[in-house]
Amino acid sequence: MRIDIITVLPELLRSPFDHSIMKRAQEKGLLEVHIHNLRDYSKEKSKQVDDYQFGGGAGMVIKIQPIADCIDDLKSQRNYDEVIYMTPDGELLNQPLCNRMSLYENLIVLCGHYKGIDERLREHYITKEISIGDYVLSGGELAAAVLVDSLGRLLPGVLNDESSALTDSFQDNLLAPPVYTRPSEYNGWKVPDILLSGHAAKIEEWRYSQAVKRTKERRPDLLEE
Ligand code: 6GU
Repeated sequence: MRIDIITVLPELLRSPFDHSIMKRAQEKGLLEVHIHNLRDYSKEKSKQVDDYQFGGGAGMVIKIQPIADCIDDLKSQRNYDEVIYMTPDGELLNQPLCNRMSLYENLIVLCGHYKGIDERLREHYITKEISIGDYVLSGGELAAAVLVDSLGRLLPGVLNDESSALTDSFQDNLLAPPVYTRPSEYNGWKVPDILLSGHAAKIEEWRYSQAVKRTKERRPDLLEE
């Protein structure tokens, strides 16, 4: 998968993909992340990419031209499955949506800023709008990093233990069961006996029942879906 991220703050996106699983995904050639500085596409001497909004009001709006030129440039080089705009009024990101999008080859991810982008870009360029939750961030960069991470780890071959992504919280609409490691007793706090029993089938059963219990307690809404 190739992901092209368009942003006015490229520095914010330097490090999120340089560690751990995302780093390995790129080293294995399974994921390519390209960051594009929107200012490089400005035609103005000042490299300005935003302007006052028509009708008045506080807050700047990102102009059409730099974004249109950047997207046109990318589209002239390959076909994209979606041109995604990160915005708090987009579709809520969840695991089923991540699973579906992880099948794509090429994605453009546009990070919003200030008051947002000129509405005409949303009408003519953007094919999908995504939010990562019901709260407001200063810009779309952190949200884009969340999106890339959630997709990258689903690509075949990225996780070492192939089954690991399938037992995450939210796959099958269940939260993950509790996990323990050594020592088996600390301060008198014991690991559940079943996990030390060596009975693989019984352990699997226990984990499933714990996942259901935890989901009922914490996120009953997931079980209703
Ligand atoms: Cl995608 N952008 C911003 N600015 N805030 C958000 C968001 C995105 N998702 C949740 N809050």
